[in-house]
Amino acid sequence: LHRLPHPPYRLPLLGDVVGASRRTPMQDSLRYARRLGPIFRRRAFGKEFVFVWGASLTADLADEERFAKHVGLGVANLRPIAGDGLFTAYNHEPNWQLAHDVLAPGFSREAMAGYHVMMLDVAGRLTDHWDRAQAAGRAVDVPGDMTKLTLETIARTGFGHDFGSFERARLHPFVTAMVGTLTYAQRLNTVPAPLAPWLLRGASRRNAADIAYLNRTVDDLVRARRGAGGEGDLLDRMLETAHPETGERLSPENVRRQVITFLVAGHETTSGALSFALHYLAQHPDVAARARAEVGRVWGDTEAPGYEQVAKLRYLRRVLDESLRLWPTAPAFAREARRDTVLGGEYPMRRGAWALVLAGMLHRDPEVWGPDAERFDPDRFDAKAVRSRAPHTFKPFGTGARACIGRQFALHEATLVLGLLLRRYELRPDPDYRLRVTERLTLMPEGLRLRLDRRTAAG
Ligand code: MNH
Repeated sequence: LHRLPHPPYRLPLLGDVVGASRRTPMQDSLRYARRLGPIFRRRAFGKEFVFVWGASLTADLADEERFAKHVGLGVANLRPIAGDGLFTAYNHEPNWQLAHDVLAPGFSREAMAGYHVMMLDVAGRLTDHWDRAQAAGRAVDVPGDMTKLTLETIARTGFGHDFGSFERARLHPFVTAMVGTLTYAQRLNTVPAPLAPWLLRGASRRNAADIAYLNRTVDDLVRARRGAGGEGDLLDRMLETAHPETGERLSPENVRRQVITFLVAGHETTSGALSFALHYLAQHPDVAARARAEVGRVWGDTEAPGYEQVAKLRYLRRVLDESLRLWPTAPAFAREARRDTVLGGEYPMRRGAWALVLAGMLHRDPEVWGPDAERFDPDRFDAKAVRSRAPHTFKPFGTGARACIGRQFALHEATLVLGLLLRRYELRPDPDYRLRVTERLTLMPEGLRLRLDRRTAAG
């Protein structure tokens, strides 16, 4: 550990907090990363954290034989809400494997094809909403509307539930409570643990109220279904499906954890990904024109594109990948040593020692992405370029057994929606807008508004 570089000014007790902000821990880490190199450490409140972003070290951490997911920091802070749900479960908790095996078929091709129609329907509510804004000459609130869209999508496809987000002037209280708990979980990392009960007293009371609200909402939703019988969605799997080998089922307490997990994990990051992609499409009319031409070619005038017609939007997928490269909306993930080992042949790690992989920096490493790594260019993801890059250099969905279970779901939803929006509207950015990124464990462009022009009557 002592051989790793760290920031120059260290305060007793507080550690490396000079120049650091509580609101943007990930963007701060990027600044440090540039100065300190592919592996470095930061101390906060007497604890030492190791950050990794170099391509070869990250590839080594992806070795599932020697390393596994580490539940720490922001993820561990979510345990009071999500418990041993899929995202926050410790590797050794039996409910991880059980829930993984029971729920994985909910993300198969067949399952996804079933969600497609519901996704289209929710997207229709977004375009109705945007049509009204466009007709009234109003700018649209991109992150706000993408959050409505993705929340409705996961609620409908996963749980047969309708939050009515588009019929409300403000965000659904479920979202407010959720953002509250995410922000609180992030803030917990920025104060010394023993002092948290005092420093965050007001915030922790609000957090408890937020958690109670999330639990109540979910319990109501589950109760409504238990009486009603199955619809073949995720909730149905959670309630009705036994493990194929052991015959075991999820307990009611665990179902509550999983529903919260999926409602949160299933929309916040996709919303950010869509928002960043719309920002870049608005800023790069040439890219938007190319993507739009592809949509025209692949979809023609079909009012409702089919499931198979979404994956064929190859260029639009690259736009999304490139947005996730620059702003991986889940900006970091943690890996721990499964046994004593040496990272990258150089850094000894004891069993249980862990490091945080900074995806946002890995994705901007000039040695991997070239001297123009900061530039938005979807062609970095054409098939030839992808083949020529080393593995494990693009990790927006994490890695290994604990990688994102909703990856295909998110990519399908986002590509479908971007295709529909490009076909229907020209995006006009506010000329004064400069990208600002807010952090609440996940990343989101702040204050992004766009004006719209309708393209076709049919589209
Ligand atoms: Mn998702 C795990 C990123 C969309 C449900 N997700 C992860 C991880 C990353 C991630 C990174 C691994 C975290 C870690 O190692 O600690 N997820 C994303 C991104 C998007 C996304 C960038 C959208 C873009 N995720 C979704 C969607 C769903 C979902 C959509 C559900 C429908 N994700 C999960 C679940 C896990 C996860 C559940 C935990 C999986 C596990 O540990 O078994």
